[in-house]
Amino acid sequence: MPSLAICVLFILVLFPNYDIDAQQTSLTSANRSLDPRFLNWLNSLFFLPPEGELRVRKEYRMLTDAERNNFHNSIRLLKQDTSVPPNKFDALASLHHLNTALSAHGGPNFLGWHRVYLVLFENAMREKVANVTIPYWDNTIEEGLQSPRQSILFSPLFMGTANGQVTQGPFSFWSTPFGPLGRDVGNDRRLMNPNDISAIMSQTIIADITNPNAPDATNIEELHNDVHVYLGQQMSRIESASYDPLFYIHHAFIDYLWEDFRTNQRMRGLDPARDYPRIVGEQTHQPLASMGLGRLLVIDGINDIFTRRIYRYERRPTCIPNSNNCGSQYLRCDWSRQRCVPLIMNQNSPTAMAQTGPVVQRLPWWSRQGGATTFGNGQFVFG
Ligand SMILES: [Cu+2]
Repeated sequence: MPSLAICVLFILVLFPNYDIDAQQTSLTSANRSLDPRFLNWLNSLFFLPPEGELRVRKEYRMLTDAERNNFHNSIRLLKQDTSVPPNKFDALASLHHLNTALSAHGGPNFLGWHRVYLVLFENAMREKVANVTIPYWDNTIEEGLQSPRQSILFSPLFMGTANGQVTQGPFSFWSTPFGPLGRDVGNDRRLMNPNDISAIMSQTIIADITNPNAPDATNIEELHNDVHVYLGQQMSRIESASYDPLFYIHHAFIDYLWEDFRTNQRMRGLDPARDYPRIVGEQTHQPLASMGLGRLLVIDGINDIFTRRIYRYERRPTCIPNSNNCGSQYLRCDWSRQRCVPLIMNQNSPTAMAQTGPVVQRLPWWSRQGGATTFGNGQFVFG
């Protein structure tokens, strides 16, 4: 059904003040009490951009410094904008558990739901800084380090503090409904490795890579869960994860992998816009169930329109012959394994980086503080 999402999106454009509440499945009573200012604003985020160039989503380290600062600023401006209570960033973050925790996770709608969610978030970012796009975080790059928490990713230039309260970087001293923003990188589960990616890409249909059918080795939701838990604190639980900006770049990579998978499907003569499993597990993942985002249905999530009309992905960084930096001043090529790895932080100065030489194990420069105590009693967990 190639035009369903188009129709839905245009209905939303034509009738922007429709009552989103009436369309939501009432999974929680909190859903019915969404603030009207939030509903109005949320409705305005459902639109198809005019035909033209697609937004380009790049690997986080492949952004220019100006692009990266724009990305950070757009998020900070959403957090500062209290015209929607408590602020626009937190209001959008709340959608990840209020309305949709059950339809967004634990089944094949996992991929489509998060795809739509990212587009809404990206539309919100662009209200603040024109033409910004969400970068994706290829976490296999950090996986190539012995100690991923030392990566430049957790320096003040990028996402900030890896362990303890985030006190460095663009999101330092952020508060969330789940306590101060914090991380606990590297104490549980794992990041994804190149074999995980190959295993996913070797599969044929969406049922091979999603719950309830996929085995762990090719289950993209399970592999993504491991990354959430690996990052710790807010990121480790469904209800709090979207309050950490890391959430959006992590999910953009999952979406990148799914888009690669869809491209493979087309090359094999399959139509990804018709690939939705018959056996879906929970009823909330049925194709004609509400997605819980505007008037979209679960089946709209597999429509091609998102990557035909809205965005595309730039390829992941790879080792470049006759170069050592993988195309980014923040990455280098480990030629012995043919893998791009991030620069690591200098122990004595968080902003300085170890520029050359092999990746050396060093003691982290941050002090451990805080803990996971805020996260003991949540309802939803990343299995
Ligand atoms: Cu999620």
